[in-house]
Amino acid sequence: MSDTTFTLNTGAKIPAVGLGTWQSDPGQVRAAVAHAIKAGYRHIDCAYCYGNEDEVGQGIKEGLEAAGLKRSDIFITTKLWCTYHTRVEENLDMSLKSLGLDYVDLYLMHWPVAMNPEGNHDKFPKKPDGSRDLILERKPVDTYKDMEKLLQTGKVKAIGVSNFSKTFLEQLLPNVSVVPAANQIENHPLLPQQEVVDYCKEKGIIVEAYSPLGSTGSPLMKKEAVTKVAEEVGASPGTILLSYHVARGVVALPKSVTPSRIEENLKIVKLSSEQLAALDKIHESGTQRLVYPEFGINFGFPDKNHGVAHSAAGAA
Ligand code: NDP
Ligand code: 1BO
Repeated sequence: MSDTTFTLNTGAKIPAVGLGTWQSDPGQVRAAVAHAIKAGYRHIDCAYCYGNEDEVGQGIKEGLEAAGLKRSDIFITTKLWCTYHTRVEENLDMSLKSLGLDYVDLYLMHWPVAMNPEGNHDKFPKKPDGSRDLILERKPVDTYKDMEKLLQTGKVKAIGVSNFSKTFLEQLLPNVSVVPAANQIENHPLLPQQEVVDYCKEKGIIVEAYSPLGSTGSPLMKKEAVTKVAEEVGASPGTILLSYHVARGVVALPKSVTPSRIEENLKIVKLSSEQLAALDKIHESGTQRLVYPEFGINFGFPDKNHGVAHSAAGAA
């Protein structure tokens, strides 16, 4: 069982493996979160936009009681949704209420994209050219400055960002007082984003890997390099992928609602430098982005199969 932790720039410890909760359906996620805590997880990754924070909160309560733990024994992250960039504290309060918590350990800006506060994109009719008026002109730095104010409230212990490319970070850092504690990005051997990982390391920002297993229907699990290393080590492909992140100093956030997988995903093994190099080679025949929301197109993100989330204002 992994009890590895990394240290945030606030001095707080963050467990290297956390349970993801995106696409964990109401009706399943309470049991999944409770099971995870009982199985040894001390880190849960949530978000307002996942629409399941009520149940996640129930699972946290149940898991803590069953395991005889206190709130302070676990690390909880949630995220500001795009339609709330002009209403930061309001969205945090909504998440805290749903989760049944009075603080989160980490509060992330989910995407560097401010969307129309009137609602989500489904409510906006398409214009003749197929686009929608979704995106506000508001810059991520202005939203982040509002997030900085939350640190005085005691409702967040640390703040950070998500889906920030190096370009976005370079625009943000000179203009803010608090260096983000974390940057949560899509990360796996098909999209290692080494440039962002290296830049974050240089600036003292912990990288968190979302979709570390390759997300739903993962194409990664069957890659020859992954199955070969799995056979060599005597571990599952999932364990190999999660161990790849931890070896790179990256937090891994596997999602599962299946009890046996929840348990398995806590197993981290040591990989040799040759094995890590073999995994690193996977992307050489082409990177692949697996999570690509529709607003990425509107915002000028590049082709979904290549590269990282770049800034509309001049990508690397
Ligand atoms: P993952 O890479 O965690 O993959 C989840 C899928 O893998 C599910 O279908 C799950 O099935 C399956 N699975 C889990 N464990 C195993 C295993 N050991 N063997 C085989 N299959 C397995 O994908 P996600 O995209 O969900 O990413 C993880 C988390 O990252 C999210 O839940 C969320 O918390 C965060 N995230 C953040 C984003 C952001 O923008 N900041 C974007 C995307 C994700 P099952 O559940 O049925 O067991
Ligand atoms: C738009 C996808 C968000 C998952 O975190």
